[in-house]
Amino acid sequence: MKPHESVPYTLPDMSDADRIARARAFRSDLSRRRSCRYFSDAPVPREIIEQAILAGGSAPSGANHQPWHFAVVSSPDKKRAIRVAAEAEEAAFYGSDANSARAGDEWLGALDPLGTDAEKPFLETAPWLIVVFAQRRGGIKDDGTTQNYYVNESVGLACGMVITTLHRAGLATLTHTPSPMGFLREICERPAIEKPAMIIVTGIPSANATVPAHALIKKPLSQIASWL
Ligand code: IYR
Repeated sequence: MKPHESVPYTLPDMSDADRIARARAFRSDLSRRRSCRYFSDAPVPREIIEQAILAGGSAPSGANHQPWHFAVVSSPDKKRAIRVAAEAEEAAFYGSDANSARAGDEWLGALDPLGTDAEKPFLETAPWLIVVFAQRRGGIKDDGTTQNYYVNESVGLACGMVITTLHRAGLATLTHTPSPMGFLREICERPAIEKPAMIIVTGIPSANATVPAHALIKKPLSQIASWL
């Protein structure tokens, strides 16, 4: 390593048995996470959202530039505006018939087991929408000009940590990506330098919430890992 300012780094000491137990317990809790599309309108404390965003903000990022902004929407008017704009895009995506859909047959076929369509009532029902923006420029000082690096990767990692924290706090989430998402910049009053990445919808599942059975199929370790 080249000379640079540094501080000590330590983690709590523990046995391998403790490490394994903690990995198992965390994994087991995370295995109950689902993408939820049915939300109750029950309010959820803002403090949970703040903690989740701070967790996301601690994610690794290119050159530690932290190229993200979280626009947190709870206003009914703003939620409605997002729903109306998102549903207009989704209507074009799904089309009124297979010939008019912006999505191709293969994409629509891949979505069949999820049962999704252009209706997005959860954008109004859920108490919080976290609209995540990726900053192409800004650097650690948020100066709006310094180049950022690995922006998509960094923002994806941050979103994963937000979702994980919300799940640990007992909240359901949906990572929602209406396409295209340009309308979010205007509604959330964000600058042109930022690109909408996704909406993290969060709240409590409605009493009759379901998830597609398809969502329970997870690839086994042997399929997703190789050991060299
Ligand atoms: N944005 C659309 C379509 C959609 C696309 C994918 I890939 C999904 O995993 C789920 C939905 C929608 O939200 O319906």
